[in-house]
Amino acid sequence: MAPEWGVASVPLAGESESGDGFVVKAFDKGVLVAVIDALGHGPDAARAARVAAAALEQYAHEKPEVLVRRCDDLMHETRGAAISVASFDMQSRTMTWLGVGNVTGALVRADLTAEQRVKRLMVRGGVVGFHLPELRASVVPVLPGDTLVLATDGVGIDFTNSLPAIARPQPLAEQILQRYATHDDDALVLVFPCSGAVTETACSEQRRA
Ligand SMILES: [Mn+2]
Repeated sequence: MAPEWGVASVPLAGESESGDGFVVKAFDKGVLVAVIDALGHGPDAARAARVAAAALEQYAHEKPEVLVRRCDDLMHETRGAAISVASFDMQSRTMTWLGVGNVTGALVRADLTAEQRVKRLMVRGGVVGFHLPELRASVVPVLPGDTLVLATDGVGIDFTNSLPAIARPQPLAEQILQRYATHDDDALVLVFPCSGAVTETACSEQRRA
């Protein structure tokens, strides 16, 4: 399964590599989506982001709490990072969310009558690799058509005010980056349509059950 998703990123001007990174990795029963913002910028930040991304890919099937703790264990010798993780479970049609530090997550509902069309997901203060807050993930029901948007703090937070309900992932990621990049930090936007993880097939199977 290769769900369609989009990512756009730009390093801080003058840097050749970015300290922002991401992971989209399908596993047996779902998909792991994560965005990493290593402290600072430049090669050391990029190295820290790679350490986290490698761990997240290798253990993608594990629970977000376990994943973040694994990253923390491996990142003591690095600069550390803010990391937000969303683990989609196809069968239960849920997303388990855990954010440490300031990588923003916004869940955009396809249902225009939803009470909260754009839901900002909670993150806890801390730095993976140095200081972990209490790791308590939240479980959020998702429907096909919903979209998860993740962005590092090199993207202005007001991007969440103008998210369309329907858009193609790659153009939307590029558009958000272009409009909201602050240009004083590395910046990365990831757009992940939840349909990629909770397919119509999985839903109809669940309804039959
Ligand atoms: Mn940053």
